[in-house]
Amino acid sequence: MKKLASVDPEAASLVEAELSRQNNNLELIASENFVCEAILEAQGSILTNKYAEGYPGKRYHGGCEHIDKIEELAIKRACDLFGAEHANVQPHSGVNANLAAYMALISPGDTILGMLLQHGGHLSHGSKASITGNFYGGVFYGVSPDTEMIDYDEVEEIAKKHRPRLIVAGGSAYPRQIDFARFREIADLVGAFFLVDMAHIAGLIAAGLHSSPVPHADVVTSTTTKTMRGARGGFILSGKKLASAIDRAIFPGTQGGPILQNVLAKAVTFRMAMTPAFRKYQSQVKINAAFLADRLQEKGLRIVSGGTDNHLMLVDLQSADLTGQKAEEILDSIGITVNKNLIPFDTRPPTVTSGIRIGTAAITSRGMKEREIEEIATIIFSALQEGTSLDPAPYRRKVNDLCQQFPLYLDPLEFACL
Ligand code: DSN
Repeated sequence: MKKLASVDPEAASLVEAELSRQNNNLELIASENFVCEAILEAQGSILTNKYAEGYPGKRYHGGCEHIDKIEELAIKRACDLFGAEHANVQPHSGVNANLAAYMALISPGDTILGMLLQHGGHLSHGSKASITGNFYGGVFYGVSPDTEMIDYDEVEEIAKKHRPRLIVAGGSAYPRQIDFARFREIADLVGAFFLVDMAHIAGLIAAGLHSSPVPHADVVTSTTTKTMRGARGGFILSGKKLASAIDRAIFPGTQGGPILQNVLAKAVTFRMAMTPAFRKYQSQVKINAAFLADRLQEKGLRIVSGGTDNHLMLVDLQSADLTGQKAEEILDSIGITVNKNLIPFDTRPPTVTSGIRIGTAAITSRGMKEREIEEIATIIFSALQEGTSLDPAPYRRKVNDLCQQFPLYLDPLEFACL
């Protein structure tokens, strides 16, 4: 940051402040993670200087001989890692990946069947608040009120009623395994395409800790952030038959030139995800999530669906007489970062909510295991119990102690590069 500090001290001091926040807070937002220095170097590299509209061997700009090799490397590694025939590594984000996939598969006005946002889905799965719900007609399935898990028979009924052209599985706040084979059966029954947005669980899938959607879905979209612990950006997997439609839908369909430093960082992300260290990390992410859900439940907080099969959980705060908004503020005041989140059948608006979403990917990257999770569960529970009358100082000290035991971006920086 030396150069930035001399050119723009104001900007540099804001980055320093954010670094300090990341170092001194416990990051429990389920979609966040910490990347290693190799990814930071790739994303901060001179590749930012290059334009390369098009694809390897078919560019609209000259001088792409090295860029082509970088993009080919990222494509090959994505295909090898997930066992896919084709990969597009240019999407700027998960939403861009979804939008392009829809453009490749269906036409404006067609119906998409996705998971309700309030039950764990994502805005880009046909919500009216997103372009996807305006270009396409969104209809939705949710979770069962009894189990708070997807009721596949109900999904089938809804699919038969609405005859969607596309069924989408995956989401941002669903803590359970998803049965991709059953979704495929339903899609076939109504003649729909089947798309899986695996952004949240891609790391677990890469490590073999969640079943893979690749054998079942026509198209799989994802990000390389979240559990993948890598580059900012998205990617799309498909069979060979859809390859050119997907590629055209990204460029020139919905994007211009790829962000090449991100493409490079995606290649590095995929390589790191092939290592035994990455599988060990993913396994600990899952252990930590299950352990945290159990501890919070033992103490008396209700966990939606009774637990988790992946990296995240939803805490229902109704019995604690707190809103998600208030809980987020209380935890923020002691250095624990979570996000308020709707829970299934929530009666509060999305800006208030009755729940919080907690994920373990980022604290596991710091090296935290069950011993630390036990302490974190106690801190969260006690702080929420004290509620608005809480004195943050003693809690803040405990959080600082934990953070100092597991520093970020200090030598030796080995936590995520192994
Ligand atoms: N939907 C955002 C989240 O899960 O936090 C990003 O995908």
